[in-house]
Amino acid sequence: MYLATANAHKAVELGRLLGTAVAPLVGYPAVEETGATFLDNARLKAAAGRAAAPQDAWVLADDSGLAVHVLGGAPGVESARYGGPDLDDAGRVGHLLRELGEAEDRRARFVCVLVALGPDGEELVAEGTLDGTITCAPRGAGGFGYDPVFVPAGDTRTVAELAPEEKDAISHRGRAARALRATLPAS
Ligand code: ITT
Repeated sequence: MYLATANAHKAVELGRLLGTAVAPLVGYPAVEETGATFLDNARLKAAAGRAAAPQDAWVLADDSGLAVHVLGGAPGVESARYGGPDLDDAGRVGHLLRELGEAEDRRARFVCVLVALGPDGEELVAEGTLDGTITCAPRGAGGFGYDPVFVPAGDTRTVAELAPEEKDAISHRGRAARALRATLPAS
């Protein structure tokens, strides 16, 4: 299965979650993410990957992000562009913390939608979520994106303070990947 993503962190996590069955799609052209939902955008990426992958292979795409309750679900599908196109992960985290300010309600949810397209046009969709809260300052060096400011419900550590296998066990991507694996045809 080929992975249509320009995000190396996602490739590492999905490689861990789905095993050697997953290979980066060299030359994958990043598409404009114009969809209104995670599913729309995952489909756009999967279709672009489909066009670039060998005909007989499955193609997988991931659209994911963070929905913050008190921000009305923002940044949501805009998570990768939150605060402007020139920010990096740390810059987006800083923007999020400024937007939240001293807000008491810091509930948030990570969402991951995976779309797999088969050689004959079959489509498989899987979704996973992780509920938690946003901290007041970043902590930890693992993971990527918003992990340093996200504490999963029931834990005190941020996702960036978890070991990779601990993140995989509870993460939105881990849950989506396990659901997808259960529906993929045996290869
Ligand atoms: P591709 O579209 O090429 O796959 P991308 O990074 O643009 O890569 P998205 O459009 O799906 O991916 O944006 C996802 C955003 O949500 C991005 O800012 C990530 O850092 C963040 N994100 C996704 N999964 C995350 C995770 O497991 N932990 C922390 N942040 C995450």
